[in-house]
Amino acid sequence: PESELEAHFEHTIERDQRVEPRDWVPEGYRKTMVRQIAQHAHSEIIGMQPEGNWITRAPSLRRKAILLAKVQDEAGHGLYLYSAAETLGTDRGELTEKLIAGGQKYSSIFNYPTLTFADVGVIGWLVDGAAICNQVPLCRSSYGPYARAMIRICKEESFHQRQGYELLMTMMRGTAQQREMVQEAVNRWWWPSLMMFGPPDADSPNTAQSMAWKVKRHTNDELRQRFVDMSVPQAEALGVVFPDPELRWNCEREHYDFGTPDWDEFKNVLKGNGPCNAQRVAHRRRAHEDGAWVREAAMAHAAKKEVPA
Ligand code: FAQ
Repeated sequence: PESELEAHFEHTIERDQRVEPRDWVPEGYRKTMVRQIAQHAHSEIIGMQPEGNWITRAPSLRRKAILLAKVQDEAGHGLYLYSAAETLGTDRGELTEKLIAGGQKYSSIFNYPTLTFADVGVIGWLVDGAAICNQVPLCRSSYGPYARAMIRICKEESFHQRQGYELLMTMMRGTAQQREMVQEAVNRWWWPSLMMFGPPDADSPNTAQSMAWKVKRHTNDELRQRFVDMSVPQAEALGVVFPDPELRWNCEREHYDFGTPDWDEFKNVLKGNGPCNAQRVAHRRRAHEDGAWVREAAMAHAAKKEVPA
């Protein structure tokens, strides 16, 4: 009976054990997990575009090889996450169709353009840095396949973050013009990076339930604060400043105070009106359509190999 299954589920959560694909889950939990995992998978796949933009124009063979490896890792993360979503009864094809029809979200951050090569470094440093900050606690998320995916993904993201920081250190040791490029890129990416953590807690409809189910382990504002605290000393070491006049150490709170992101801009990007939303989705749609023959060929091959019953 449902009440017994429900009690078992609640007990699993209470004892900090993992929910696995074989387990009964409430419909709301299943929906929440599919929503978050799909959004995360789409972010990895769409997230290949801004940096992919620089693969053919990387300044050296070494930088090109590094960038190519990073973007390939992101494809891997996406597929890994789609597989986690499949354990909940949805398939990758279905989720991709929803994404290209504009029916599912991906991270707001990937709707901003990459204007210079410094953006590659800043994405590694700040965007991957924010992703790690958000995802390390998700390694303890209650849904087993998602939590396990996060372990490997976080390891690779840490490498991505270091390559970004190393790239920026190199540029900061270069010419005045290169230093200016880094600062200019930081100015553009700082606020959108803070928005990656989601709306303020007071406007976050999903946090309370997701925390109760231990899908999320911290609120959006808690993680945003952690990210600011960790980034300020890194900016100082690098020699750049964040474009926030309100940013200062608060010795009572023992945290940095910081300004308010432009939440109207965030909402607008979520509505599809960011600088690159249309371009990102159109590119993804084109890639999906161009790949149709591969899917058909794979299906035909599988059908030929099928052993008759
Ligand atoms: N962008 O109630 P909440 C990466 C939506 S890292 C777009 O607070 P929740 C690595 C939210 O879905 C990026 N939408 O929601 C990489 C909800 O809408 P819905 C991916 C956002 O779920 C680096 C509504 O607003 N990481 O890809 C955003 O409790 C470099 C209300 O929000 C993840 O997905 C946003 N920034 O908390 C790749 C991490 N924020 O669904 C390439 C996993 C919120 O009700 C290059 N996800 N929304 O229609 C999470 O931790 C959570 O889902 C949050 C949002 C924290 C993002």
